Amino acid sequence: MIRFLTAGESHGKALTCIIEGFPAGIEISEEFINEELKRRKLGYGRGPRMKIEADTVEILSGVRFGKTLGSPITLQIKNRDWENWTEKMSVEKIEKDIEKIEVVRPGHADLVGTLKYKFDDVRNSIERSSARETAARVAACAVAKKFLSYFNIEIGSFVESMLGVYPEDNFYHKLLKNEIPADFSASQINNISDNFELRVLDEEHNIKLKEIVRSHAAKGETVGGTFVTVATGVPLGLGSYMHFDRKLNAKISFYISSINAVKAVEIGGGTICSQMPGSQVTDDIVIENNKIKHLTNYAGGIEGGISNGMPIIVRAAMKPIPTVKVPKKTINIIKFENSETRYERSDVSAVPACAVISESMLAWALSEAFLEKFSGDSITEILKNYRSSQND
Ligand code: EPS
Repeated sequence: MIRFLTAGESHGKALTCIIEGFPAGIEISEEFINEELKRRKLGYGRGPRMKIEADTVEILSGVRFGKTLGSPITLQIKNRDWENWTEKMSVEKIEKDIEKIEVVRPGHADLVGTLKYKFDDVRNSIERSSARETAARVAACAVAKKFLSYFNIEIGSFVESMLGVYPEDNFYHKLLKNEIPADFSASQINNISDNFELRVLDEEHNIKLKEIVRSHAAKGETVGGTFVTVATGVPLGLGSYMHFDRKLNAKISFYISSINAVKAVEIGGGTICSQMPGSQVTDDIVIENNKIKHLTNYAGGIEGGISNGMPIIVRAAMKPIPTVKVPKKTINIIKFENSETRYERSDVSAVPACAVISESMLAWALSEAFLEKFSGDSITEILKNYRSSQND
């Protein structure tokens, strides 16, 4: 079993993570992880913090001469902004009076965290619940992505919509109808989306979404949106219908819905399927060139909780980041009185970044399911098991 743990506060010294359970022999480098981190940092609508941070990783353990050892891998991303927060985020007790935050921001973990942990300063909640933590996740899951690449499993993503504005020619619908080339791979998606500031798939849609973000930023608003994550090359047989917590769709939903501000996860056609009669969204199965094939992919590559060899399709929705400049009703939790919101530096939109984080979480979910089926101590052993199973 693989697992990982992240640590670190948003304005603390660093984010770290420990990853455990990957086999020995996977080629991994700081450069590879940094490429993933760079993708998370980009996108039109990000806050000023992203200009401060380098988001580069240091591998502290588990790798020797460029290959994993099978031992726990420790990764560290230093927070450059830390130098501006040494007093406010001091680990040691300090004499100086640091102003406490008393007003909670609705929609964040401010209220619940402050009450749950009996804090007298909302800052204590803000720090760990910040989406800054996802940088550590992306770093950890880069190892999962690299592992999957040995089996030609690729993961890509794109932003689909914002405020109900969808692309004219929606690639999500093409994926569901399986109107994609036979040799389609998920990296082809990123080859396009990574070039657009909003991580969409065409220029016109990029212009429209950019204008949505720009105009809402000017009004002190924020915007969420939907995004689609796709994995190709996933073999048939990952997951199981034998028990609820072994279902691949359940695993994927769990991981993706854990991303900050994600409020909905759909597998394949999801909501669309719920609005159509059964015969129209049940994927026909045929034999073509001596191979089993599904004609459409409304199931999103998963039937009965098990991958069926088709691309895995996940659509998810991110709510707008709740830190808005528009005043909202809230409370001063310390004085226990009504108040208006205070503004904490934030993003106007982080949907493009959220899609990248979703790729990471999907990579983790698939690696977990893959290693449950094809386990081994070294990548060589797993490759051997995998290849022999594919030739059956
Ligand atoms: C983020 C860093 C944070 C925020 C954002 C994500 O930096 P700061 O709080 O210093 O501006 O920009 O966090 C949130 C949107 C949030 O809700 O906490 C990052 O590295 O992604």
